[in-house]
Amino acid sequence: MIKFYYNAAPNPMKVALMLEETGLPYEPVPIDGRKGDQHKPDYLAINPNGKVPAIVDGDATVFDSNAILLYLGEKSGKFMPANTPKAHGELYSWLMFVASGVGPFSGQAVHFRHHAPEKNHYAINRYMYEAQRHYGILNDRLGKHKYMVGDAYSIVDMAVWGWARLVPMVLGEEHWAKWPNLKRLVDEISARPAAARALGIKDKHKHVFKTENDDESRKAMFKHMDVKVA
Ligand SMILES: N[C@@H](CCC(=O)N[C@@H](CS)C(=O)NCC(=O)O)C(=O)O
Repeated sequence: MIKFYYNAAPNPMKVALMLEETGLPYEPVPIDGRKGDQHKPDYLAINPNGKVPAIVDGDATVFDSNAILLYLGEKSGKFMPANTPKAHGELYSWLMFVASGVGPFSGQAVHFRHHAPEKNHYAINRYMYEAQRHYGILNDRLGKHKYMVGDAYSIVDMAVWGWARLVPMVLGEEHWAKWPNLKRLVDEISARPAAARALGIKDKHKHVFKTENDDESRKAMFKHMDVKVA
């Protein structure tokens, strides 16, 4: 049985979607970032980066959401593009593009728009610009192809869905009008029963997850606020 360490944030939800799509048996284990579960030694032994998601599958431990998508794709043989150099070139490129571009820039846009203690217009402009640039690239790709890689739904589309379904929160609702192809993919995936099940996992742990963004939450999630390194 795969242990899936998660909360309801975008990166864990990509993996929840893949677990639900494949039907692999798994046990969700809540890691409450607002309570600081991600920094506890038992969890750091699984993911030294202290973030979710991570999975433990027998003697295999995998962290970082897109690495987990690849692992589960290889394990199940499902939702993987064709086994050709061309398809693999596209698979690796787009998966890393989401991992190193879409995710981090969206995360920083959210941080500076919604969480930073003071409004830093330079930071907001930079991350809003870069996040929008990345979503625009996805939208162009999806204007030429129904799915991100090949002609079938794959782990790359799941990686995109994890963040893109939150465009209204990351950037603001009005931005959807610019990216109809991306919205088409997000809507198609969100309508899948596996997506509803993935988003529903957290309901089993309603009593576990804290919802308030109070001082304890901020200290757990934004450790830099208490440390001066620059
Ligand atoms: N590159 C990592 C990023 C993981 C990540 O940033 N996870 C966030 C939730 S989406 C998290 O654990 N935040 C808690 C924290 O930073 O303390 C991945 O793709 O899994």
